[in-house]
Amino acid sequence: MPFTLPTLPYAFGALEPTIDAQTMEIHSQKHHGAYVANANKALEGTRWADQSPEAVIKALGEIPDDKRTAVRNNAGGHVNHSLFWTVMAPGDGGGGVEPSGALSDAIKDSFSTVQQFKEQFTAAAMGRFGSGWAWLIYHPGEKKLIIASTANQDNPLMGKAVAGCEGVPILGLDVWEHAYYLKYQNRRAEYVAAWWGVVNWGVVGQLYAKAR
Ligand code: MN3
Repeated sequence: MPFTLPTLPYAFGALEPTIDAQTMEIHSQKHHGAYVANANKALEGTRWADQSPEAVIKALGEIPDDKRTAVRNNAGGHVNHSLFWTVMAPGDGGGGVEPSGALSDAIKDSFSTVQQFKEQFTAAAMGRFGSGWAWLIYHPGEKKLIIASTANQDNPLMGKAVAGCEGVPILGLDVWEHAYYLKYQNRRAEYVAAWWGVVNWGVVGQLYAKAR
């Protein structure tokens, strides 16, 4: 089964004013759509064509050399955006305006306070030069949460290919300009600051429970 573009769990304008409807439509349909189409093209006819996108990017080192970069960028882009849409929600998304329960405890274990976690995550998002992502990652070896940033469409599931950022992503923030330029232009800091208001902590908590 080729990869398919997921249906957004909300309307294009649902995250207004934080994320404008036009950005959401172009980003989810055209940008993510292109990653899906190009990943399918790269994997067509290979034994990877029937695997899940997560399985494909975990096995990046086994992908044939002539396809590896296309798969890294496009299957990576597919996994990244599929996560991104689900970790956001209108209002408090039913998950509260702050992390709660076991997720809150884990954040405090790793970063002392939720505020310090947000500051470190924001610094990772702001420190990514050019295009990439900021992540909250569960590190299975150390059994703790870490913050990292990756370039392009790299994902923590890529393992050795993203040394220092390996693990299970439970929250991701797209800091490519295509994610914010129409509304925020060059003002990435404003985008990141506003974005905290649409994080779906209920889903992040579920992803943390699944990752452990
Ligand atoms: Mn994007």
